Amino acid sequence: MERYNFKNIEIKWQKHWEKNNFFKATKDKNKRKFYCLEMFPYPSGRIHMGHVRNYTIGDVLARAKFMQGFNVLHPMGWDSFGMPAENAARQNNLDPKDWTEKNISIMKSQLKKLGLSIDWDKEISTCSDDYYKHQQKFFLELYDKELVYRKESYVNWDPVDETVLANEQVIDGKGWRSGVPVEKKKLNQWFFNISKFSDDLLKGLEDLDNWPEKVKTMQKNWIGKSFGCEIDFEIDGNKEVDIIKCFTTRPDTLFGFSFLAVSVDHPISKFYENDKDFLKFKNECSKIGTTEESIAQADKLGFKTNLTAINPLDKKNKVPVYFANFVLMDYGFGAVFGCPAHDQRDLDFALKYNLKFRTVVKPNDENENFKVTNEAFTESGVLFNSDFLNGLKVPDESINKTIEILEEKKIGKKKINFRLKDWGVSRQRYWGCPIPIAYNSKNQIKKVPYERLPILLPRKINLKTKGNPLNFQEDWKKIKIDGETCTLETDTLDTFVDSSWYFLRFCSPRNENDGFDLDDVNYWMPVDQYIGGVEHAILHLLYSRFFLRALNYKNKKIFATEPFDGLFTQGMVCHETYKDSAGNWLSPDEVVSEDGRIFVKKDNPNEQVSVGPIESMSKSKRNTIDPERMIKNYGADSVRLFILSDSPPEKDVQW
Ligand code: ANZ
Repeated sequence: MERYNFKNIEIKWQKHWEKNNFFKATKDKNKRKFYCLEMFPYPSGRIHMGHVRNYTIGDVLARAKFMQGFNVLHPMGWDSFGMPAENAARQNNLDPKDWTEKNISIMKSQLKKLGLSIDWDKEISTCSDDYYKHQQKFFLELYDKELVYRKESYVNWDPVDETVLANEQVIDGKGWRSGVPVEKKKLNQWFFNISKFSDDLLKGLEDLDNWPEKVKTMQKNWIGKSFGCEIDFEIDGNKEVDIIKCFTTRPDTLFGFSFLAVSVDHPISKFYENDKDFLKFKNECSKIGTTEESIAQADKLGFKTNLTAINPLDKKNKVPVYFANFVLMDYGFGAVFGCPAHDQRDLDFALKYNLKFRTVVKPNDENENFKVTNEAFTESGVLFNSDFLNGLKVPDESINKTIEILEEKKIGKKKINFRLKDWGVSRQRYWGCPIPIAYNSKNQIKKVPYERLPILLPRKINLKTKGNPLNFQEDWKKIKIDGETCTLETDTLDTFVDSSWYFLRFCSPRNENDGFDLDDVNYWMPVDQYIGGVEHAILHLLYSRFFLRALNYKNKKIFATEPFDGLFTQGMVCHETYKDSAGNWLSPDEVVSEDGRIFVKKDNPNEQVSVGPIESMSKSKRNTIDPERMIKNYGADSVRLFILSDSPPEKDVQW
């Protein structure tokens, strides 16, 4: 078959379309609107086939809608703050801004070569001051609404990147980028009060009919609503501590009460401040990080106090109180009542410390001799060994009935708890949006006045410092507010803040005074079809849903209640990974296959390559395929058609 030369055909069309405004967003009153958005890229260098797939899916939809006569908004921008720029700049003695802008211009020219139906007039870049100045205003607006606050708290500290990580950025107890074990450290941090919207974020999921079920389930689990009750446990004959409150989802197992465990940061820890052994224990606990996952995986450790807790339903039953490493201070009340027979974690602890325990749920009405030994019984069944609760069906009758009794006796109260924690947004990093806050000489918080915004990032600074380079910018840090000399906050915002409102900015990207024009936002929002990777199922999508609620809080101005009406999570484009004998990643271009074996192409052609697993294309593993050669050889139409035709868009595909 004759090889047809498609070269440049698409680029000619692109020029033609651009000239005729074919892909420009309009607000023609006679037409319906369609807002089509793909998750915007981080400008890491060049695009790869993963980007091609994501943007081609959106392109097909946008074109179809254009042709069906809709007003289509199909914009593109750059998620351009973040650590890679800072790291690359540090390694090569460059300015992160220059590095980022150069990458943007390369990637933009590549996307243009693909002939995508993008309205380039709407282009935005989050590291540009005309983007982040609005973000600084939003920060202050949220601060005024008491949705932003500062508190000292334990953070996940990445000792290599010297930065704080959100829980979601800690994977298997390790930093998502550095891959080293995360430590626990106490720091003053800025937080967004996302937990205030827990219930609403959960309820909102019910209306998202055009979202994949799996994403909704992941969000639901992340928000984690638990129904249970709080119970007051009396402490036996102690002058300093009289009551310890616990949250439980299983009050019905109270007769199986075997120990009470509190977090090492529980308020009662102040009575053990001078106890050397306790301090040693506490230090040991701090090594396991702050995520639930790492805590769950760690060995269960306890430190026995001199306190004894009384079972509120059976006053003769008195049990020891421990500090334990598996109790989280920021969930419930930082204290649990341990019931080993019906909770595996409690059982592990009880077996380790030789604690007595009683089985109180049996599988059915018979089996009086049922007894838990080394595997907790957590199924449904019937209560026994539980005095006046005997015979209640677990869990349907037992939980509500016990709560009723506890409420009657004024020992406990019904309570709903959420797992979702507030979003820590402080990052000890240079290349991010400066936080528009300063501190006076008394360390009081001062908002930077609106007219002084934006607080621009200083340029040409020394990045070769440990920790945050902004700490060393003495001149930049000084700011006069109300006649007082203040010091600017040197933490910058988590880049997830940048992407939690960019879809609003696309509606009026050139508005200088405001982050968006309300008319435009109310015309285009919500995004009708959003397309991106499932790896953003929790973080980015939840933060975006929060941000819209936060902007509307106390001052409903945006009609949309959810940012993304339809969501499509495309499958990843994957490729084998390669490493040379020294363990360095190699790109597919650097290797050659001979008789089924793979060798390094250039310097040392006999060096065999170790072939790693097939993983989604990513610059960090260098397993990317650049589309440009394909575009040159076969034309952009062919590349776009191929990437869609090879396998269903929701499935992973191996290049
Ligand atoms: C007694 C009990 C008996 C429990 C039993 C479970 C089974 P979810 O569903 O995740 O909300 N808990 C409460 N506060 C805690 C904290 N700060 N750190 C660690 N664990 C905590 O889990 C609620 C259960 O987690 C609670 O119910 C409590 O243990 C524990 F057979 O109370 B349970």
